[in-house]
Amino acid sequence: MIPIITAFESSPDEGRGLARDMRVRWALEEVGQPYDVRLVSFAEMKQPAHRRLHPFGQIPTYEEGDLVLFETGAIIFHIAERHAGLLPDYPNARARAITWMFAALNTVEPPILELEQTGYTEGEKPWHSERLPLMKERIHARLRDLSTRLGDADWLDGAFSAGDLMMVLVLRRLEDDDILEAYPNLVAYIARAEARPAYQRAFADQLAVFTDGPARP
Ligand code: GTB
Repeated sequence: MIPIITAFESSPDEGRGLARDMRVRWALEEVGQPYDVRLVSFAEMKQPAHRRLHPFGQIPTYEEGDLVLFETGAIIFHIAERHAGLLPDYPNARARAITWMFAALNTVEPPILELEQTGYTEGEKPWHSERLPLMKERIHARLRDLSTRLGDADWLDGAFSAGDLMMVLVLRRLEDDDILEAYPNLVAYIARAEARPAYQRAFADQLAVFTDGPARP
């Protein structure tokens, strides 16, 4: 059965792969599962038809027959559970890879989102510049520890896993900032992930939505 995911019809990032459908596209490419994409406008996302799939009126969603999922953490876990390639077989290694998925979403992403979202909503407020160093330090605290743990390893725990997929796409949200520059091993970690053929296929396919060019090089 070919799953269907939803993605932005028109993304504010114009195909830089920052919207979260990139997580699902990449996971499906890693496991070799073909998929279809239904593009939705911002207005459509808030309509009842889309809210039946996603109660919060967001993308991405994932439909596989009768199964409808939202939340990228749940979607990636579902894909990784049903296909080889994103989670190790050995139970303890598998549990550790799942732990890294949660660490990406619950520990590393929140301070990054806070910086991003307050930029949109409070950027013009007089207190914003005073809060910036505090928000950036919260991110640095996470990146310092992540960088220390990664050390000179290629991936967070042995072979590439869904934990790395999630972590890399969380870190990519910092690419407009200079924060990552202080962590060369994290910069190399992101580059290593971006060089994976599955990442490149996923990136090219989401970019093609905005460029109308060939979907793949
Ligand atoms: N926790 C959910 C998940 O992980 O699936 C979060 C889903 C989510 O935030 N979806 C966003 C959305 O639908 C798109 S990805 N937003 C519309 C809304 O809430 O009304 C977030 C995103 C959007 C755009 C960029 N960009 O242009 O750079 C980056 C990330």
